[in-house]
Amino acid sequence: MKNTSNKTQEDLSQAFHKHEFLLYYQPQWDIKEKKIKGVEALIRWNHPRQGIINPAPYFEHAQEESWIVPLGEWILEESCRTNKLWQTQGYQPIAMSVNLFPQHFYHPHLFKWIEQVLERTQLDPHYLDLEITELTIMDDIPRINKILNRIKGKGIRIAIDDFGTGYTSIRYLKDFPINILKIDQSFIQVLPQDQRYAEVVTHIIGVAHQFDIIVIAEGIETWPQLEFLIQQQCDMAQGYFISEPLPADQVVSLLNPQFENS
Ligand code: G
Ligand code: MN
Repeated sequence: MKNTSNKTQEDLSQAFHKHEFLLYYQPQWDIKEKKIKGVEALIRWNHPRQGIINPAPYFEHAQEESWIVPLGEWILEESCRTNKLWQTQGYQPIAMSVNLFPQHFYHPHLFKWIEQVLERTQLDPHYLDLEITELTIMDDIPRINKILNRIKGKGIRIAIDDFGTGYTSIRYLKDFPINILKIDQSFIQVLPQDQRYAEVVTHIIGVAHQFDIIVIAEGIETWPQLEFLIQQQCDMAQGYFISEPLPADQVVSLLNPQFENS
């Protein structure tokens, strides 16, 4: 077992150095405005034999690997650059949502590095969302809270990812500078049949709104799921029913060109 895992880590490290990783972008649909207002950057591996695969499950065993932080840095820089490119090409500006690795929070200059990426790519911070998990927050509440406050102060939005799978505490909503809550797909995929989950999701949306937090439902695969979420006043929808994650050039075909009045 150990060997397999080591080999996989070695494969991943090589893949990173051989530039075999790329980003796909999954649209996030604004339910009220009925248009795409954001995308989530998702890592993919263009594997020499298997084609495009999702390497994310392997990263769970990569906590201590030396390439994981550089990979995370590449993801942020590449996604910000792509978002800025779409804007300069004249498409309607949208938010780019990027998953931070827990390891980033051990980075001594996390905030400064984020600032530098924004400077290099010239992306307005209002078009960047950073996704973190409940587990990352719980690691060191006061320290993480301080970092998140600095990030939010810059105009970047903070999203809690996979909400419902960790500690799922109302306390995050009260004590942390959170803008967005993403309800985990495992809650969404049993809707609307599962009465208990339907009530939990309704409750989460209601509580989040009390704190002025935007709610994104993840993993929507059917119309009845989306219909239920519309009825419950969920703000944003993400999942295969809206769109699968797409390569950058396919995302733009979903965005409206923005014509300036001149
Ligand atoms: O942890 P996070 O929520 O960021 O992971 C999102 C993952 O879920 C991505 O790898 C993406 O490919 C996958 N995904 C996105 N939409 C759907 C969906 O509608 N159904 C399922 N089963 N998976 C999805
Ligand atoms: Mn995510």
